[in-house]
Amino acid sequence: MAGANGNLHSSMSLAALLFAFFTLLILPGTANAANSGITRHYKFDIGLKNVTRLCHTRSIVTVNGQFPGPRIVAREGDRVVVKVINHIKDNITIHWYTKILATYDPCYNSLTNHPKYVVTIQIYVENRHGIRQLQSGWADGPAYVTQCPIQTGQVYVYNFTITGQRGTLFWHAHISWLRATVYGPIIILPEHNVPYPFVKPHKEIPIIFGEWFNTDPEAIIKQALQTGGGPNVSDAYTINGLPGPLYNCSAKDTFRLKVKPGKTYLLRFINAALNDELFFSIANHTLTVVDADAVYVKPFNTTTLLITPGQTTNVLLHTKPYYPNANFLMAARPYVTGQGTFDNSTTAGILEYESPSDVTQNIKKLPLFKPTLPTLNDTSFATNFTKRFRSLASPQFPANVPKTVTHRFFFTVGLGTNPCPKNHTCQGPNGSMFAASVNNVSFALPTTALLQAHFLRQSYKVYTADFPYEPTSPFNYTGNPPNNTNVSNGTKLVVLPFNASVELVMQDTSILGAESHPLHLHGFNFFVLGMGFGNYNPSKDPAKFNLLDPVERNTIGVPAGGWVAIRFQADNPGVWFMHCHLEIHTSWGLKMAWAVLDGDLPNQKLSPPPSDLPKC
Ligand SMILES: *[C@@H]1O[C@H](CO)[C@@H](O)[C@H](O)[C@H]1NC(C)=O
Ligand SMILES: *[C@@H]1O[C@H](CO)[C@@H](O)[C@H](O)[C@H]1NC(C)=O
Ligand SMILES: *[C@@H]1O[C@H](CO)[C@@H](O)[C@H](O)[C@H]1NC(C)=O
Ligand SMILES: *[C@@H]1O[C@H](CO)[C@@H](O)[C@H](O)[C@H]1NC(C)=O
Ligand SMILES: *[C@@H]1O[C@H](CO)[C@@H](O)[C@H](O)[C@H]1NC(C)=O
Ligand SMILES: *[C@@H]1O[C@H](CO)[C@@H](O)[C@H](O)[C@H]1NC(C)=O
Ligand SMILES: *[C@@H]1O[C@H](CO)[C@@H](O)[C@H](O)[C@H]1NC(C)=O
Ligand SMILES: *[C@@H]1O[C@H](CO)[C@@H](O)[C@H](O)[C@H]1NC(C)=O
Ligand SMILES: *[C@@H]1O[C@H](CO)[C@@H](O)[C@H](O)[C@H]1NC(C)=O
Ligand SMILES: *[C@@H]1O[C@H](CO)[C@@H](O)[C@H](O)[C@H]1NC(C)=O
Ligand SMILES: *[C@@H]1O[C@H](CO)[C@@H](O)[C@H](O)[C@H]1NC(C)=O
Ligand SMILES: *[C@@H]1O[C@H](CO)[C@@H](O)[C@H](O)[C@H]1NC(C)=O
Ligand SMILES: [Cu+2]
Repeated sequence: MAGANGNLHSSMSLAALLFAFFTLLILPGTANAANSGITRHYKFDIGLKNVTRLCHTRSIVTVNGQFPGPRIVAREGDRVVVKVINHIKDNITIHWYTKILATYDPCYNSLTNHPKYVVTIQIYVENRHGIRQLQSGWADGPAYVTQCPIQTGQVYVYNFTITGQRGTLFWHAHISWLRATVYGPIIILPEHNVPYPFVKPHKEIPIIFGEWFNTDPEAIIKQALQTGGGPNVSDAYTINGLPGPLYNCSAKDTFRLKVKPGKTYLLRFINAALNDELFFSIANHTLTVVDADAVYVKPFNTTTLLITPGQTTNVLLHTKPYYPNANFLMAARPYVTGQGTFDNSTTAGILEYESPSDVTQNIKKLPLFKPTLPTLNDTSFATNFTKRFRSLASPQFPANVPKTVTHRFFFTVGLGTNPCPKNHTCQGPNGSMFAASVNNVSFALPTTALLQAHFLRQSYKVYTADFPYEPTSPFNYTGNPPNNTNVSNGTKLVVLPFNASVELVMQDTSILGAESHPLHLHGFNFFVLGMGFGNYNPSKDPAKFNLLDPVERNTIGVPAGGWVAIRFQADNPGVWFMHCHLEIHTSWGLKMAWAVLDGDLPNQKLSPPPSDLPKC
């Protein structure tokens, strides 16, 4: 029952796959010369499929009938072109997690008509650096931010290059809660003949966490937004779509990782769960973290991972030197800091060693060792673990931290309330409705896409450019919360000049309970300079910032009752969403957007929208 994504993926078959792509390259029609890589074409048919987990069958939204969805495999520098066709009645959009920089090569168009020259062109292109780049955010995906949804029967081609990223990312639906079932891995291999900065793995295996709901998540979020209460929680967590043996009626739906002794495996972790950060551990095995959010990190060893929704991380698993005569449980369960109800269950898979030929064993009869996971609220572990991530900061992989800052921001992130509409009864705090905000602004999505309004200079009645740089009424953010917990709402953006050096401190609030919020920024990676508990102190804390080897990522947990400081260079023109990756908080308004203006040079401008961009 594991399906394509549950099975082991050997480097052999990966090589075969790549070979297939290169073979395709010399066929007419499929050949395209990208900047330094090749173009990889995928087709995503969005359709329904009946899937059974925990003895509950549900019609779920899938890509190509697969759950989890298909893998995208590319090399750094490649162009990825994905044709998405929507066959369902719901609207859909897909977010790709890559930095979405579209590369424009002036020679490109005239050459594509001569596919037999592609190999020559590649060499030619690889030898030229500083190729003109036009940047395009039209393929990023969040609904009503960079595009209108792909409606029933419509097609949209996402077209982007992968630049400066290598490791694992993922793609997922970016509208309402369709991400619950519409997600899959993006595997980014290094450029040709560029080795990993760690031992070459024997095999590479994606491990993608998700949440399974016995009822339709779309109905759950609809009801939650109507009543103002917390949403129903999931019924199980999953590993590669499989809940595992610790749930009723689920033993057959268990992910099994089959390994050989004395080898190194590269595990590519993705947390695609809707609402939960997860701890993960494999009994009796140590893991070496080598990459986070598709950026290499200084390797470190740990027995347990913490991974927030939106984050990805690559990890080496060194198997035992000899056949151990045992099986090992690998398990994940949540790290929870909020006060609401949550799914406190544990998903598990099994690490199995291939038995040597002289041993005839019934693998199921072997002793099964279980890992010890941190308690569900182990903030001490979470803090220690998060602080261990460091950039490689080597000549080959430098940490290009912005050293000076042109624009400084201080954003509070947290929960709040909206009053209950007249004549309704609401199920939020004290009869109100749950809300969430950034600087007390609960973001209201427009009915047309922000990027289009920005590009066409038609922001009137779509958004305003007055997002507050800091809270308008400061309070003791981590002390006793104010009596009035109501949020304001609006479609407000920060507008930045091209290439602004941004420093942003995000501060959790204790309104309705302090809680860890995994914040995800689209369009950029950022550097994590520092974090702490309590209120950020602008006169003392910056002295402790790490400007040498801070980790570079796209999603970071703002500590519960604490703060995190990040920097990024706004060198990507467009409109870029930033939001909590706990989907319920996004639904409640914990989101905002940055509009980055064009620069003066031709290669610093947002390109015009593709002709098939969906309309609202
Ligand atoms: C799912 O199962 C239901 C009930 O058996 C059936 O009516 C429906 O057509 C199935 N849907 C799909 C997509 O196979
Ligand atoms: C992808 O984008 C490039 C650069 O803009 C363009 O030349 C190419 O035709 C596009 N490919 C498809 C299939 O749309
Ligand atoms: C696994 O770990 C447990 C507890 O630390 C230990 O008792 C057991 O011997 C280990 N088993 C193997 C096969 O490493
Ligand atoms: C991690 O542990 C392995 C042995 O399991 C060891 O070889 C390696 O040096 C350790 N790496 C680090 C960064 O500590
Ligand atoms: C999970 O929550 C349920 C209900 O709140 C409780 O009965 C159960 O003991 C909890 N399980 C764990 C493992 O904490
Ligand atoms: C964590 O949970 C345990 C048991 O539920 C509780 O006793 C403890 O106070 C909690 N710790 C924190 C830091 O909230
Ligand atoms: C976190 O690190 C501190 C200081 O190194 C240590 O005292 C504490 O035991 C660690 N906590 C956990 C849960 O690892
Ligand atoms: C509230 O309900 C009452 C009785 O059902 C009705 O008379 C009144 O018009 C309603 N008020 C509003 C604002 O809808
Ligand atoms: C904020 O509240 C915390 C907790 O009550 C308290 O320890 C701290 O002193 C307060 N800070 C200020 C600046 O009032
Ligand atoms: C908040 O409410 C409490 C009692 O409900 C009251 O004593 C206190 O003065 C209020 N604080 C503010 C800042 O209004
Ligand atoms: C936003 O606030 C306005 C009034 O300021 C209110 O009419 C509207 O319902 C609010 N929208 C949301 C989504 O809360
Ligand atoms: C789909 O998107 C269009 C364009 O924004 C909107 O008018 C329509 O109401 C949406 N349909 C559904 C079912 O949400
Ligand atoms: Cu959040």
